Amino acid sequence: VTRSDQSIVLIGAPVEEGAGTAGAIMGPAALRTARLVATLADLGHRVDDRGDLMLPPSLPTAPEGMDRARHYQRIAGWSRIIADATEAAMGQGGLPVVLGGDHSLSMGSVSGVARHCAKAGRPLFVLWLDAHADFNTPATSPSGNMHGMSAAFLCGEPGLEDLLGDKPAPRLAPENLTLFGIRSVDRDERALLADRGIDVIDMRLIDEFGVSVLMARVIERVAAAGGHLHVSLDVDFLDPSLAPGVGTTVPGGATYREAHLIMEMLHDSGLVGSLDVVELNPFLDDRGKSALLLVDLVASLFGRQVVARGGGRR
Ligand code: HAR
Ligand code: MN
Ligand code: MN
Ligand code: MN
Repeated sequence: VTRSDQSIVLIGAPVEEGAGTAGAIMGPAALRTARLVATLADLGHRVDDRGDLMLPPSLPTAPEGMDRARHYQRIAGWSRIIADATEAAMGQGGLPVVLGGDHSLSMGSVSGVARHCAKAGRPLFVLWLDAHADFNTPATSPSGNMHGMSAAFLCGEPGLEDLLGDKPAPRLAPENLTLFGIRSVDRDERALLADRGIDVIDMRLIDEFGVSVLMARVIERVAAAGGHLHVSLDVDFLDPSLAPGVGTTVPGGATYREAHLIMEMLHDSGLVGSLDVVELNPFLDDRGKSALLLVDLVASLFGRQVVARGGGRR
């Protein structure tokens, strides 16, 4: 339950090889500079900052034909250590918060969470807050950038079967994935999403129905299944006027209040058991603006309230 006494485990994952633009390597440092640790501790949580993971010097070898997945070997190396780190944190009763780093890191983080959930017999749900669907495979990707492939990989789409080596993860049931905030999808990616029946909440739906109704639907499904909810927050989910510190801005993103309301509803649900904060590129940011907003959003997710409410709304 996301209350004021969580054991939060911060895991820095300075991976940037999955993105087309360099700079996400500085993301974990910027989030710490924006006072992430003190902010969570002030809310009453135990915070264990484990520092940044390091890519080991010897990398996995790439299988034949991996030329359509750029920096495959490095992403495979990262995925394996990130998966082990989130699985270990959860095994210790912690709530892993992975600080990115580009969105390819979720191939590792969610895989580790999926392994833990499989052992615990708990269904895994993923809420992917993003401008992009990240549902390309090496065969459909126009760029070869692996941060655009992570959601597809997690659902078991073909092309990256050996990524995790001899410790593969159970696949995420495609019906347990919700993409939220979407406004940029590639042609072949769109066809794949439709074929797999992925739940895509695009910006048009958000305009029409509002985040409150749409989020309540997601939360109800997870609650009804007694599930574990992993939230993967991509900075470009937010409108670029609010969060310019990202390599792949797309106009028309979530507003300040839409984003906070989502975090507040997620907190109240008590269902969130793991989190990624990805794609922050401090090199492109405007005086720390994006990093500071992300820390405020994470604070809302972990219980910051404007007015203390009684038991009624938790
Ligand atoms: N869809 C495009 C591609 O595959 C862009 C993906 C960009 N992804 C991120 N993360 N920035 O969402 O290349
Ligand atoms: Mn557990
Ligand atoms: Mn993304
Ligand atoms: Mn994105």
